[in-house]
Amino acid sequence: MKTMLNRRKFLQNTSLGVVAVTTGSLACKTNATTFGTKSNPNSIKSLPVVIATWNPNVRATEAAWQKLQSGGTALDAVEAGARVPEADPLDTSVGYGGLPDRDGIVTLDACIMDQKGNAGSVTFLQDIMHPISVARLVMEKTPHVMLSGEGALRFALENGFKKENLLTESSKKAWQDWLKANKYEPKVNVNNHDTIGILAIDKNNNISGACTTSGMAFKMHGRVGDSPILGAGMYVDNEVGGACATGQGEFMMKTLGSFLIVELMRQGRTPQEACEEAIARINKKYGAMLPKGTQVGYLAINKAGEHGAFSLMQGFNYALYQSGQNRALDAAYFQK
Ligand code: SD4
Repeated sequence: MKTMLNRRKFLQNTSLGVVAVTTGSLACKTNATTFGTKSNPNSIKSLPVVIATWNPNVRATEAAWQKLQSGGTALDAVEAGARVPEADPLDTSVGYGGLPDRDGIVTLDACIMDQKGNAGSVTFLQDIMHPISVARLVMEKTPHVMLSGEGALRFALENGFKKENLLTESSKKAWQDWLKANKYEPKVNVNNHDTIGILAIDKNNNISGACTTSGMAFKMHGRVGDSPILGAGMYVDNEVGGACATGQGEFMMKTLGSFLIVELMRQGRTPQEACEEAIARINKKYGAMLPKGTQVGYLAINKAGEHGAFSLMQGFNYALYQSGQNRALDAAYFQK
């Protein structure tokens, strides 16, 4: 019903659709008449809901769901979920065990956002197991949104976090093996992933989101990706829904993909349509220059609990906890 209303409202309000028709743009006309109709085959309206990038993060959606069941807020839930891969030495894209940069140093990016639009973020943070919790503290204890590098570390230590070595033996070995060829090919693909973007809506119908990563493996020292950038790696708006991203961050940063998806949903797109449009935007602008194998994946939810998932190439998957069921699902993709 709400979707219908949104759709109708969009068609009524948009002068763009009318102008496009009168100036003869068939593409816009087609779009305008189809917005709000295409859903993800696994999407249902049901709350609460938790969704996270990548199948192994069923463990994260489980932790987030438990938090919601015990009365936690959506913010508590996404933080609890994000902490799971952060502490997992086998997840080589997040926190402890994350693959290092090309100098052998693990550097971490994270952000968090709540239903009031409060947000916190850390970039280029080292030696701290749970950057998502530092990001939450930046949000709750400072007048700022983002702390970076040395300053973020100092803030974490002042607030009781402990310095820990995050480079596991196997991540160190992977880096040493990479050094042998020393081929600088920063690319996120199906073999090199697991960054978590996680969104939740709680029983009070409030949405929050989190995103945390060690970034692209063997990146340049100092490189920061999309994951801590509000609107790129993750974005929520309690009036509309939320979105999060994984993959080669440069493309989400250049298109502000998560913000774009939320705004498209505001205008009447379903979460699935919004994810597909954000991927199409990357392909349209950068398709010709995308290195082969480049992956970008988006997830979105609206306030009814419906979701969307879409990626540039095959291989993106996600975890969805809804109606008491925790599921690992595959996303549809653009490149055939
Ligand atoms: C980045 N988006 O730093 C992250 C990488 C990622 O799964 O998603 N890896 O660009």
